[in-house]
Amino acid sequence: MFDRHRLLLFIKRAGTSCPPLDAPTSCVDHSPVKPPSLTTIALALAILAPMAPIQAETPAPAPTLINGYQPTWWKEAVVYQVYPRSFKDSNGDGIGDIPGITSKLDYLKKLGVNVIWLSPHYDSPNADNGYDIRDYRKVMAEFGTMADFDKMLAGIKQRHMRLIVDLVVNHTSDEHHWFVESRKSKDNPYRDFYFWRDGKPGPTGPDGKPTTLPPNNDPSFFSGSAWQFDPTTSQYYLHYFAVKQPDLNWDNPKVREEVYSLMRFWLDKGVDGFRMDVIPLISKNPAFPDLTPDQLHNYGNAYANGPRMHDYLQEMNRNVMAKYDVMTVGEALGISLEQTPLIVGDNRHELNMIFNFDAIRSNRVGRDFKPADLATLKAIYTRHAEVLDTHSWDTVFLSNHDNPRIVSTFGDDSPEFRVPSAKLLATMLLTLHGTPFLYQGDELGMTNYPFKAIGDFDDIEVKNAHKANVVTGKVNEDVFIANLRHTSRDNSRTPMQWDTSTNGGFTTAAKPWLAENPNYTQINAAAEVSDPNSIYNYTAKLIALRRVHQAFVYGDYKDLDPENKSIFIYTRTLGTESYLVVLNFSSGPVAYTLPTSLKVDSLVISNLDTTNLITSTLNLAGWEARIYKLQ
Ligand code: TEU
Ligand code: CA
Repeated sequence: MFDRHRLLLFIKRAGTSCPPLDAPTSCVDHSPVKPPSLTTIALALAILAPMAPIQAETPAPAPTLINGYQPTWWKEAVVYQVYPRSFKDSNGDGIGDIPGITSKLDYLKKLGVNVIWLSPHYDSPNADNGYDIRDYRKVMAEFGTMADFDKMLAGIKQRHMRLIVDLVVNHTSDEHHWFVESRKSKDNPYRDFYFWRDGKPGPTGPDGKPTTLPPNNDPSFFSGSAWQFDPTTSQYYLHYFAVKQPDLNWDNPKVREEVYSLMRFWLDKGVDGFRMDVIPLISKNPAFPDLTPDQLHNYGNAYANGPRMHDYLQEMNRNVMAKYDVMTVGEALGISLEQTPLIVGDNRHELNMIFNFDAIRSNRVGRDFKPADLATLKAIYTRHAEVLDTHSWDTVFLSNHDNPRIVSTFGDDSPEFRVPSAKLLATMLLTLHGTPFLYQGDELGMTNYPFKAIGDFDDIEVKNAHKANVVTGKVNEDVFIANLRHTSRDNSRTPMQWDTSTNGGFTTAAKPWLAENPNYTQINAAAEVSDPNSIYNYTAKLIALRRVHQAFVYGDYKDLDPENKSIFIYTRTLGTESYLVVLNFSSGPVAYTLPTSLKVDSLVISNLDTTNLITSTLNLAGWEARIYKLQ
């Protein structure tokens, strides 16, 4: 194909020594470019022109925008997150695995989701359940083999679904070959793959010997300092998460090329994209100054958005994503809503979308639980609609493997209201603006776990916090455990509840890796799938509705009553098609009078068998949800 751009560049470059065109480093050519002589240009033209007749480049037809949005598959997707360790055990070792996932693909297809996000499946010593990777091109032995992975991927494709995998490249495992080499000596070729720094002089030890202190006061997300002293070279290495999760030095171009190459490895296998773990943390301030007291309050924000973050995301896009039809979603710890368009703006060529933590952590004060309140949640969604325009796509989620169960946190998991409130939350997630992400088990209304003691937990975040706060006497054990019953990540990591058989049908082993929630006898997939009025089948109807009516994807969003403390009422409008969503977030009945401007046409769906009598006042039962079509 005659590439005019290439010719001009060729002409421009004639006589300059820049690296090949798509070389990663932006070609900064400092040598004074002697303009190519006229003879050179003429010569180049003479050589090239006769070769390829100049065809006027037929500009690609302008994509037909929908309500100003460029339609794409990942905007119309409904994503289901699988936490492989807890989904389905196929070989009786008590640990979920990939053949277990493959055996349940029809269950997911029937639900109607069309993209599966697989939490890490790579070789790992599981210090943080796979978010500590030892080999990026190898499947975790407990989860199966590469052949199992390929079979699962083929099964997903056969069912016209897609797969995105977890990209964990802010840090590796300390057992990864790169780190094993890096810690050997200061001049090891891999030394600069990580951050090594000298300690600061500390007080004289009881043995009279000088001690050292960490290079700065950076805390780890998993308690303690973010620096670990390594006696081999008497230096400290950085780990924002666990000691066994050293941070990669992205300022080292070799590190970046290694990352791009492993991404290509999985994309060339047919994977459709990545969920990128704590991706805003990849660029650090190499001076590592101490954090100020303010920054220490929310050090996630201090660690995020480093000096080269955007450069590296754009370079990654140029080198990898731009060459594939992929979906990318960044887990954007420390990124504000206002900063979001700089990462997801379609003219930025970085990521397609991100997870902001504002809504999902709206039930927290620091690490402490506080009941979620509707007004805060609504204000967050209205803010998203104001800040993110048609060039910045959004995500919608209120649960994942790092947060407690959605029905227990934002709904009401009491026997009377667990089902309606789980259905109401599904109604909200699947009708708000942005790509919805559902977490395994929420389609069954799975609840938080009745943790009683520290021994019930598996999560390193909990165990480290227990050592740092309870063992040191700073926090009372009961207070600590009580808070975790509302906040712990292990609430959503209890094994999937498939049926009423032992261990909820998750495993035939005597003991699963983490205890099954004892309420599996009432709450399980077998019961849900066979009950037409179940949360599972209601969610399937909502997903089908979203697939048919693009108003729920590209339509404008408008909160009609932002101040209302118990009713969430909003419209989604696309052209002449408009829907009204009414959600009663309280357990009490509410008589809600609709604004006279609203002309209701018909009831589309509700989570309680409501009359479809159209009245101007809606008598809503506790946790009732309705969707109306407007005239
Ligand atoms: O999570 C980052 C993150 O936001 C959480 O760790 C959160 O900070 C923590 O739970 C505080 O409550 C990602 C992964 O999703 C998580 O599972 C990993 O543990 C972490 O990164 C490190 O890879
Ligand atoms: Ca297994």
